Amino acid sequence: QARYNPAEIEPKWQQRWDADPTLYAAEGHDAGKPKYYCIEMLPYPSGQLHMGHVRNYAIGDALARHMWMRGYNVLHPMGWDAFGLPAENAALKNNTPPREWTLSNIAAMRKQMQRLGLSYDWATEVTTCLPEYYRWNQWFFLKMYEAGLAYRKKSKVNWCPDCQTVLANEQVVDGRCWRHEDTIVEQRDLTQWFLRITKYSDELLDGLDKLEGWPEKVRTMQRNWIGRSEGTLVDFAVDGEVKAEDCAKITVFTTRVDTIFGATSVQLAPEHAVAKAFAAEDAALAEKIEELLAQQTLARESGDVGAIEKHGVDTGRFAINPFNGERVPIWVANYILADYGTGAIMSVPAHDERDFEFAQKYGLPVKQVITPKVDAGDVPLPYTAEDDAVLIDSGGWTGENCVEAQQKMAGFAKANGFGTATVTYRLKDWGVSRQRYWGTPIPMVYCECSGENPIPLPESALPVVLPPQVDITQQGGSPLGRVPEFVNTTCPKCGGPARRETDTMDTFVDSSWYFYRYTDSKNANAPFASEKANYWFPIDQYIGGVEHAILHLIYSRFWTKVMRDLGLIKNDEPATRLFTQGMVIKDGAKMSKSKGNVVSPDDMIARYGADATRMYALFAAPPDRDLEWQEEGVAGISRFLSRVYRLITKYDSIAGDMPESASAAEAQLRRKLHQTIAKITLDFSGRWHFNTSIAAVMELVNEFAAAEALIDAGKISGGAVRELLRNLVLLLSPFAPFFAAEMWEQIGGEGATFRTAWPIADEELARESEMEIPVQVNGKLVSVLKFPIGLAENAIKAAAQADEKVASRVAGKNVVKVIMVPGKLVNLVVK
Ligand code: ANZ
Ligand code: ZN
Repeated sequence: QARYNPAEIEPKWQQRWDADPTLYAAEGHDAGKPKYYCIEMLPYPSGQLHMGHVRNYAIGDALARHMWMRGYNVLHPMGWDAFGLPAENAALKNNTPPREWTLSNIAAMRKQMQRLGLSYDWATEVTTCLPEYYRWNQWFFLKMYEAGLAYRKKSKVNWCPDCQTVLANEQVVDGRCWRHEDTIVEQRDLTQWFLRITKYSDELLDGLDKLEGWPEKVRTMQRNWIGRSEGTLVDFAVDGEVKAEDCAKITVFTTRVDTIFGATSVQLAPEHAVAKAFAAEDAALAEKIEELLAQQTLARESGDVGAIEKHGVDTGRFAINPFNGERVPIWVANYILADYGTGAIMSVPAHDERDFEFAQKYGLPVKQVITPKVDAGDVPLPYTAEDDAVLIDSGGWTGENCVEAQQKMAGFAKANGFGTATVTYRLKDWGVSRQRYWGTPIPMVYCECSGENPIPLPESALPVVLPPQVDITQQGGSPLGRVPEFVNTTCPKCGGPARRETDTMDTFVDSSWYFYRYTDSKNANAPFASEKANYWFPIDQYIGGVEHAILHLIYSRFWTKVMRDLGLIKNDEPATRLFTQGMVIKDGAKMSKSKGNVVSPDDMIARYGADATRMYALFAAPPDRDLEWQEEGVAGISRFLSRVYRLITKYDSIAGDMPESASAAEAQLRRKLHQTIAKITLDFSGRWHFNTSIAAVMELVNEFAAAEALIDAGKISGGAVRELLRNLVLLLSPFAPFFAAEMWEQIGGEGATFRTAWPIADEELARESEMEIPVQVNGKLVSVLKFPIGLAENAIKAAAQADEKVASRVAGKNVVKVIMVPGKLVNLVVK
């Protein structure tokens, strides 16, 4: 008998599948079937798949195959998030142009995916670094510009004077450059392009409530990211004269205006205009503010106010609290973020942790104005609770409930012209300018005829193609700016000489709408045809890592709303359901080169085959949990498949029908089969607990193996065995597609397994016919007996007493009572 040899089986089927592009092809929107759109997040083409990819794709692939078997028209595409910095770094290191490096990586990774037997419709493949794709980024950019959703403004960026370039926040370590440990990163004003995502803040927030198919943790992260906050703006007049314009008052944003009588200072972000105005008149102060600015920490960059180590400087000036006329000192502090609220706060140390910490450090007064209830006496400060708390020492507001006071005091400020209730968001407009080469050129030009105003290119000028040969070794500014053939162009407005925009787009632009392109990836006249997108969208199941919970998944929700408002699509959200799989770890840590604990998929495939590797990735943990990779486990799956292989090939031509009435052994085997079908079908209906699905198949195979002697003795019919073989192969096919194809052929199955109807569990056959009932004597377990379901109570009691073990325990004593809990237990009381 032949033995299971994946090294032979898998390449054979891979060849056949590669040769047939229709195999995994989605049907048109007129297929007359329900549609199912299943996507795994597209990878960055780094050159090698890692185990995290394998796990992600194994989940999606099992699902896509299953949905085909359930009769759906399935779209299961794959693509490449192909722009980005690593290609430029690799280019510098290996002296290969980014395009070449990227495209050859894509070819290699596509091969790996095919070797894994993943069921992608390659006709729909999307590669974001090719002009046929990124021209539509440019097209969308123009549409957004027209709609007022793309605009330019000066903004703060991290600038390394040694690198002569902008640094991402992640490249700033403790205020210094990641490449130059001794160089303090500067803040520079740079004119950058922004997309107005904040126009959709409320819709992005409210939409989360309806995304019930998304993990709660992702929705929570997005809610926090959007950070809607209701509060009050209050103007504090600056005492004395300020020369600069618009600096006569400081507007603070507070969520606790009810605490305003406890404000003991006003705190400004170092970037605040008033801080600058004071600095202009005071060189010593200017220097100290510069120092604060230089101490940019990661906590400050990420907006984590609590984590910032607090530093500040007293400006020597004062502001006037409009509620009580009190003069409070104005400070500049690093824990005030420039781009949240108004970049200025009233500091209330008695009721805010951060202000308390700051006040302790610099000896500012702490003045309590809120108490849990009247006459509560001393409470530990800072006291931050709200709800039933009450105002004290707050003039005419004393005694008010603090939540009610917030509204009333905002109204009072408004009525008196020094404030108003307001809503702020943490979410900021999306800065998309990058001083990089390997990205989408921004389709704008500048010309003397329009001065500072950018001029959008006409659609007919698209795509603006990236020049192939660009020197990226030089530091400083956008590499495209050093390519005269690229920069110099003619003005679409006046026909004179003009200069192109030389920044490129953030690569998150590419991934914001790529899944729409899959529905119509060859379209040369539009990003996609609306009727196609409207048929496939929203995505039924999107699968990927939780690390994309915020950026990618907010940007793509934003893009969807923009496309809807442009009239291109009808859906409000890109995906109905989102699944975030856990990480793959080894020896307790995430696999990474630096930890030296990387297990290569190629290695595993070479040793155990793609089927065993994939199946292990699904079996070793629930898909949403982290998975600890253990090679022994892959070997175990491989042994399991060998076992199934032996059983199937042993009985692949067994003769005989299904008899009218089955023997007990046959009924038992069929019961297990139909129970297994029911269980796996349930696992596929949303929980994706494939680890338990595979465990169930293993149990079924155990029963099969245990029944071997009975089959060989003719006690289980050939018909029942054939039913088992056929269904076993079908149940395995979403998890081990090569294996299933080979076995399917072996037992004479027709067509592809994943185009064959998914097995349907027969409830009758699956129903347990027996139940196990423990028998106790004086409350102690003595025996466990099996009874046919529905047997009369008396018969069970009698059988329990007749049981050998029970009888010997009872011998010589009197049975006083027989207690029975139907379906649960029998207890004999003896004396
Ligand atoms: C006075 C106050 C008293 C505050 C009190 C809180 C408690 P959320 O809920 O996150 O919106 N704040 C405002 N702008 C800030 C900025 N740019 N940088 C740092 N902190 C800022 O937080 C709003 C609160 O955070 C505001 O309300 C303000 O402090 C602070 F018992 O004002 B509060
Ligand atoms: Zn012009």
